[in-house]
Amino acid sequence: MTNHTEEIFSAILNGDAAIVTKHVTAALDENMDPQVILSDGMIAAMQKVGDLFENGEYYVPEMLVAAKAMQTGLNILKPSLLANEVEVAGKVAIGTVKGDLHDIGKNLVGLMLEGAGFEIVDLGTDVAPEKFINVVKDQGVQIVALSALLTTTIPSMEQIISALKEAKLRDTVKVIVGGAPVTDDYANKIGADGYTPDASRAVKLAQSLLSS
Ligand code: B1M
Repeated sequence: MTNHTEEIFSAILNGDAAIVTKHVTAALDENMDPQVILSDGMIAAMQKVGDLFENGEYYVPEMLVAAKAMQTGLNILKPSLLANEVEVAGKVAIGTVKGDLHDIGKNLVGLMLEGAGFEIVDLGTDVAPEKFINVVKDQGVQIVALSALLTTTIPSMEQIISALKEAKLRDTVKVIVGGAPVTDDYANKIGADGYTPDASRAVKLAQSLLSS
């Protein structure tokens, strides 16, 4: 890790948005690759926050301030991650499933897809299955992208796929899934069209699904 990514990593652990702002800005000014800032500084820090929470060293308030510091950094990085002019590649409705409030991964997937030219309908967090069904019905989306971070909320992905089938919409849309507890096996089991472990691979998956 370089100096800036180390500082960003520590500042996210400490929930210090001002230091995150300072070092993300400086790293970009020095032409550091935004993907490196994101993966080595920011995503690595959130992983560590999760480990500390699991070990009982961090509690929900610490996770929350870390998430806010991460989001602050992500907002500064956003223009650099979206830098290329690209043609519209398709329309994606994205959301974190019902009962789940984690949105950083979902935002990142949305951002990467947007950067690759997809039009994004962001439904937010804690999204009920009916909302996904309505957006497919009313807004002509080609892909529904579902994110879940809790083992207790991933069953909602299967409910959404069943609801799409019941509404006779399943054949009109591709469904992609992701988030820490989701696996390839789980995605196959529930009849999703694809799973990826991270945001950049979500872009390749979306592109390949629409070209097939
Ligand atoms: Co929560 N939390 N949390 N939390 N939290 C986890 C997920 C946890 C693993 C921590 C731990 O124990 N190690 C654990 C879940 C355990 C489990 O279910 N197995 C946990 C828990 C238990 C909880 C609460 C239940 C705690 C409590 O209240 N007792 C509670 C639940 C609230 C709720 O949702 N109903 C809770 C609350 C919170 C906060 C609100 C405080 C905060 C979220 C703030 C926010 O999102 N705005 C929070 C945070 C920050 C975390 C950790 C520390 C970090 C999550 C994160 O943002 N990671 C997390 C620990 C961890 O992940 N190691 C944890 C960074 C982000 C970039 O990664 O979201 O994984 P991620 O996204 C990745 C990939 O997964 C993938 O791409 C992204 C990167 O490229 N991806 C997709 C994600 N979605 C995708 C969709 C795709 C494709 C790829 O296609 C559609």
